[in-house]
Amino acid sequence: MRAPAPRAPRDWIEWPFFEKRHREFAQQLDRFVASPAMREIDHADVDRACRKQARALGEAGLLAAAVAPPDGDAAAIDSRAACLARETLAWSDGLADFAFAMQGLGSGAISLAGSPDLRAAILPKTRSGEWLAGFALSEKEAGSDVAAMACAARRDGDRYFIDGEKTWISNGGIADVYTLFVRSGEGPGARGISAFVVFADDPGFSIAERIDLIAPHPLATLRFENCRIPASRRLGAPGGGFKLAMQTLDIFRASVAAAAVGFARRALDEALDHVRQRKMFGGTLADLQTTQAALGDMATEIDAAALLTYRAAWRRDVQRLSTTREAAMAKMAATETGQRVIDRAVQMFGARGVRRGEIVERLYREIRALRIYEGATEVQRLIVARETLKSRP
Ligand code: COS
Repeated sequence: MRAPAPRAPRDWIEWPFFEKRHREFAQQLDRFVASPAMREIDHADVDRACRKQARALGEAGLLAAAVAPPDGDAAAIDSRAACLARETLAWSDGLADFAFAMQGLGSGAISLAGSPDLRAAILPKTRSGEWLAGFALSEKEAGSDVAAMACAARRDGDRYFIDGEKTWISNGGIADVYTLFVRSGEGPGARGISAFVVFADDPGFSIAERIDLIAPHPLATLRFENCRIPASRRLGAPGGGFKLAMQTLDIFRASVAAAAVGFARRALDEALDHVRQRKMFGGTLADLQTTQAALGDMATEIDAAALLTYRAAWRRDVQRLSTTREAAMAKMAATETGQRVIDRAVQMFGARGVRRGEIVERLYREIRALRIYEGATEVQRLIVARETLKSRP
């Protein structure tokens, strides 16, 4: 099989969203993706690969861009660095991006609302990649409508007992620690949800099912049967779990957009390399105007998605303003763009584009879930519309 396309120069690092430390961090990322850690990712054994990746990312100090230190709060997470990391890792390999992203998403609510003891016990370990983290929010009947969740906790003295299931949980089956959102009954719907920390060895916790995907990563259904945890494991106030989940998602949504940009940029790099080499009608594929029109659209849409992504990250980091609307815009635009760009790249590759083992074939499978997880495109539309309506009373 042909060698992968070289990476296009990262000229967008000169955009005004970035500071000197981001340019230095980008170089650190480049060194990491060129290191042996990235050449040895075994997609046939995703559990082992993700454990190894998390460790390698931790050892390289890169998880500091995803997990806040125990004495800082989630504001210590630099969104632009997290986005640069995901864009670079996704360009290189979706599993590396996944391992990075899950440490952040799984630790975010602990940074935001964990007691000092919980933060001190967990965050250094998720930040180093020693422990893997999961974010347990979705249920079979509560994905987009997350307030409809049924998995429940009841309090008994200084303990909580949890019963029910969570599904589509990334890192499920291999995570050491999960942030869990369950119905706790303080009020109806979104007002009656609380968040907790659950460890994989808590009594009453088990993995009900492992789930396979078109682009495999560790994923499972979690089961709680009279699962007993101390009340000190609650994150934030009773009934505050829904808002905590939304705040956590707000922090990391722009980074999902960044991953989509990384996948899309890789598809464009592969496509550019291919169309210059592929002979057709006495010239190359690149000579055809239909190809040029597609390349023009791809390049423009990628830059538009990247601008929305880094605008959201910059707004959070520098302006310290809510990014509910901006992150939703970025996630929606970048994941939809990623899908279109990669589909066009597959088309340019012709039959080779759907052959197992081709990079564009892998990208085609990897991009699909991003339009669904952490808030489907339809939910992002809803969020953007609500926030826009609010902005003009
Ligand atoms: N930050 C802080 N608070 C927020 C918030 C945010 N981003 N979004 C909503 N809230 C608050 C609201 O202000 C409201 O508070 P009050 O009760 O004090 O008024 C409360 O949370 C409930 O909000 P809302 O009425 O908007 O809840 P809905 O049930 O209508 O939910 C959507 C709205 C669809 C936006 C929400 O369910 C959602 O984001 N769903 C997708 C979830 C998701 O990403 N799932 C994937 C799982 S992770 S792979």
